[in-house]
Amino acid sequence: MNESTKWEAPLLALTQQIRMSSGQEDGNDGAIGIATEASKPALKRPPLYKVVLLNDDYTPMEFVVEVLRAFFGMNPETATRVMLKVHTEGKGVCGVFSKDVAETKAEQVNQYSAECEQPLLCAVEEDEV
Ligand code: TYC
Repeated sequence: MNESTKWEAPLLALTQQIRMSSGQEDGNDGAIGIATEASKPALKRPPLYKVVLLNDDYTPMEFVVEVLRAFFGMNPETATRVMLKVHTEGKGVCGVFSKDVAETKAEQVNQYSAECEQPLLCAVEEDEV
C-alpha cells in the first residue's frame, strides 16, 4: 500500500462525516476534491408576509386613514392613497414584514377596529418571492 492509498478510506469517511454534520447537500459526488456543481447557500431567506386591508361598506374613510397612519407610519397622502385603493379595488397592501410582525400588526388593527366598533379587517398573505 503506497502513501496516498493509505489515506483514501479515512479521508473519504471524514469528508462524509463533515458533510453530514454540516447538513450540506453540496453537489460533491463523494470523491475527494471533485465538486460537480456549485455549492448552494446553506440558508434560505425567510418568507415575507403582506398585511392587507379589506374593504367594507361601513367603516368611515377617515377611520381607515387614521389606522394606516397609526399602525403603519404612513403620512396623510400615502394613507389616503392606500385607503382609496382598498375602497375601489377591494383590498390593498399596508406593508410587508416578517411573519411575526405581520401577524401582530394585523391582530392589533383588528382589535383596535373591534374596540371602535368598526368592521374594518386586516389579513396576512404570504408574499410572492
Ligand atoms: N368603503 C368604505 C366607505 O365607503 C371605506 C373603506 C376604505 C372601508 C377602506 C374599509 O379598508 C377600507 N366608507
